[in-house]
Amino acid sequence: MNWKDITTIEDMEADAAKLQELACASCAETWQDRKAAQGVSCKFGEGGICCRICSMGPCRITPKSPRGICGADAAAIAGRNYLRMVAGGCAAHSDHGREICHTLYKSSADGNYKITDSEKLLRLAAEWGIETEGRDIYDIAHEVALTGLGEYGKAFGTQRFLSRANEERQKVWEELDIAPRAVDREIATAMHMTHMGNTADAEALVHQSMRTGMADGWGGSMMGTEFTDILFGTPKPCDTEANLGVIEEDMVNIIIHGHDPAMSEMIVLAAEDPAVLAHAREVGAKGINIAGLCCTANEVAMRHGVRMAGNFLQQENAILTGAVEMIAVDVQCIFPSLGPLSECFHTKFITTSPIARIPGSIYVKFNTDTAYQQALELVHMAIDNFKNRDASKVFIPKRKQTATVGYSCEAIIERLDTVTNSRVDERETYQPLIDCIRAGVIRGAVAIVGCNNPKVRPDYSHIEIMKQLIKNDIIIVATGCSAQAAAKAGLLSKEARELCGAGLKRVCTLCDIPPVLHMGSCVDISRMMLLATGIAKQWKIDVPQVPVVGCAPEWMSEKAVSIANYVISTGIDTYLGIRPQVHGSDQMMELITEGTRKLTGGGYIINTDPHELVQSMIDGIEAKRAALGI
Ligand code: SF4
Ligand code: MSK
Repeated sequence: MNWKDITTIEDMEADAAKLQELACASCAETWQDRKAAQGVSCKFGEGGICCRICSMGPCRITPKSPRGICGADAAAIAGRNYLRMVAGGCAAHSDHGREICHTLYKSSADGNYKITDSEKLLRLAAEWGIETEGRDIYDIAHEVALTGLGEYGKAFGTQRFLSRANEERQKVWEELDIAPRAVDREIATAMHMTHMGNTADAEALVHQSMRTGMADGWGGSMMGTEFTDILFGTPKPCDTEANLGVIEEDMVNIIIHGHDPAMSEMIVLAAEDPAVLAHAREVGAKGINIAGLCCTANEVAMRHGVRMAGNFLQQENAILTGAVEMIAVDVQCIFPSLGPLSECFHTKFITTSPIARIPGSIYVKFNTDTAYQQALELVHMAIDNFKNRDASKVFIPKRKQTATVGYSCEAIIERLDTVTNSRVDERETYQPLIDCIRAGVIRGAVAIVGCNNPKVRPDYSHIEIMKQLIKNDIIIVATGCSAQAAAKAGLLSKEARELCGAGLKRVCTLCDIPPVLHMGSCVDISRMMLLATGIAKQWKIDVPQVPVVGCAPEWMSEKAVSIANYVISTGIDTYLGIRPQVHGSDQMMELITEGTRKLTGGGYIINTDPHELVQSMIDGIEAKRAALGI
């Protein structure tokens, strides 16, 4: 690929517009229609100053009525709403992590789920003080899984993974009392504190927001990532393709969407079954094409090279191509609109989790004991549906980009080790990266994460910000839908080095990496915490001093608010392109921007203009460099 071939936002919009046009012809309604129908957002909801926590309300804060009926002011109401968002996000991520613990607990040598990365399992067992000598690998796995499950409800103590942090961080967390206890307890505490008649002090609400977020990032999400790697393999760089052009006209197309890889992994395996392939050929298809959406796309792309159909706001577009025989989903970020939308086409919409039941879907509850058999049945169902495709409704945009994905911390270190002048005692460390940052060849790093949001032009901020950063020699690690925005644009391809400043281009060429490193799905932001921590430890400085910041330019979900809380608690400034819904309270705005920074070293910088946001990120990184004297 020549860098000039980068897919622009205008290219993507042209494809989306064509699909919209055809959507009208099919009487299908999309998020663009519903966004228009919604009109202007409620300003009380936007500012976080509408309270419906008890049935005396709803109460809304105005200059004339500065307190709700119970006396709660704007800061109390916005603070409680904010903490409830964090609790929702932590619950979602952590329950995903818990499901993976259960899957690991059910793993067996002859079952549906097996151990793929036994070395990682043994390392984790050693870290948790679990005996490994002379034991069967599955015995160890079951004890590790049980121990992990204990982290959700343990009676005493804090999260085990906190000990992975550098000592200064651990001290900060202890002193501030934001070291998270049992994951479920932090969620329950958040819900209890925000019940009518409890906390009205905004500072205390922000404090619990940080602790609840920490239970996600250094608890549930980190377990989700670790156990997923043990079960399905720690990601290594592999090549794939991204955008709607991966949908194939002459194949049976199955889209997998959601987050928990327990279902999607089985579908990927089932689609390779020779009997299934023979069935596909019998119905006149050239084969079976599995493509991912949202975080499921990230999970299966980095472990199997499965191609990525797109990110969050592209989920309806995948169905609008008219060429999708089945969309199978598990949990999170799934539009309920997929029900009615799939009815406009021949697409079978399959839900598989009791956590995400959606009208208009066929519900097939996945079970660890029968998962592979269920996946086979679903793939056969999709094949049988191929004949029902209406050729007159098919329009598949041609655009797709090549991408290299799967830069886990282990893979990044392995790449760094290939740098020829890395000394033997610096192998398996981040030292070569630190040397590059110190020398100024790379100015710093930005972790770009999160969703799309119809409040802004989809993907635009992700892509504009990334292009500007790499031009300024700032390397990027990306997860979630942000990583897919990069993939669709071509920024995950090694050729995108042409867009970099001279220093970053040299490093990427030496290490043979793209300038935007794909680190996985939303739960894998825990990998980013370990990356920042690893750099800080090796450098012998604290995390807030490292020239690394986080950015969520187009975030939308409660999970993103939970993530933002553990990122700032880890001491990393977080740049947001969408305003959190607390700006109806000046006190809350002060607390989440400057207040937390005084405590942990990390806070929010909020700017809805992506060009101004990226400039403030560059300035922030340069200020950290100056403070280090580099
Ligand atoms: Fe109104 Fe207070 Fe009830 Fe909220 S908790 S709805 S502010 S009375
Ligand atoms: S899928 S949380 S839209 S990144 Fe993880 Fe994408 Fe955001 Fe969902």
